[in-house]
Amino acid sequence: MSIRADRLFIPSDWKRWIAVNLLGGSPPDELKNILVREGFEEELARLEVDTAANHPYLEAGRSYARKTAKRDWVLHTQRISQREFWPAEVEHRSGLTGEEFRERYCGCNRPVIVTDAISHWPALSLWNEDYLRQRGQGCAVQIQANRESNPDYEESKDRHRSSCEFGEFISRVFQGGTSNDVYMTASNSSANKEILSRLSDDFEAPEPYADASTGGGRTFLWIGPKGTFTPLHHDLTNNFMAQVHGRKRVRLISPANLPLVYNNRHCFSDLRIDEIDSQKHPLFRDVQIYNVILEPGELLFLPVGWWHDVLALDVSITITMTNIYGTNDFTAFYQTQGEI
Ligand SMILES: O=C(O)CCC(=O)C(=O)O
Repeated sequence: MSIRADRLFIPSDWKRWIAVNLLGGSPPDELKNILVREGFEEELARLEVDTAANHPYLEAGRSYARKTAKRDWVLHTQRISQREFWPAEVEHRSGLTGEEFRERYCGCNRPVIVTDAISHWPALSLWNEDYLRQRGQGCAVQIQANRESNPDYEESKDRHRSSCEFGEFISRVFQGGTSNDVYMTASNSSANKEILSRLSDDFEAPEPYADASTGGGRTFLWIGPKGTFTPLHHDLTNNFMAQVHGRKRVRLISPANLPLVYNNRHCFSDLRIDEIDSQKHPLFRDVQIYNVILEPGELLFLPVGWWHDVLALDVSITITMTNIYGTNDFTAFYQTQGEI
């Protein structure tokens, strides 16, 4: 029997595989057997796995793995307390003072829906198809387009940027039926200052939680048809979602679930909550999900680090804001941002 040339030594990708699995706690014998099944000589497999298992480099890695496991334990204790003592649903509150908001929600990294903070906004009654077309006449805007052609539309958002006239876009949103193909999102905001400014008399910062004087550049428009879907991710700021038109379903998962949500890329997860394969993603079964239907006139506080996916149940317009009082730049000390 001839042995493949690439099986005469252990290549770097297999060495990495050995290290990752040893650090993850796999028994060395199991790894040797897999290597043999993959065509490596038994003696070579044994030598490589034993050398790796006893190597000081790997011992240093094990010490990091133990520290990570300890942090996972801390998060586990938080999951237990949250399940035991937090309300089973995201609370709806009215008459919430700024002080109580900060003490009970923002300061505790806990979501809340405020039902009377934006209900007076003129936008709630004014923003229909005719009004928006008229206010935005001739205004060039940027949107995300052709999203349905690419399952990775969110992470490859730069490839989906497209320009059009605001009125044309609004007609497509209101007349085009259910679709995830077009969506004006926060990532288009730097190109959409003009339209935001034309509409800015119709809404304001929700005092006493957000600082109107710092709203510029921290206020974002999300406009899309029924059916737009923002996949599971977390934000790097505390965030308000102000629902102006239509309803949205928002599913929320506390950051204490970080070890269970398969966060393999930046602030994204590969998971689609409706299509979980329990063989591939067994950890997800212990995740607690809060389901919210956000109605027009409601303001959702979405704390930093909370995982969420968002589906538009109707033609939907949302304004998100990050000008919330208190520290809201958490990236300044996020040294590994974007590296996983
Ligand atoms: O409304 C949406 O589709 C997504 C909003 C969102 O995920 C966010 O603001 O972080």
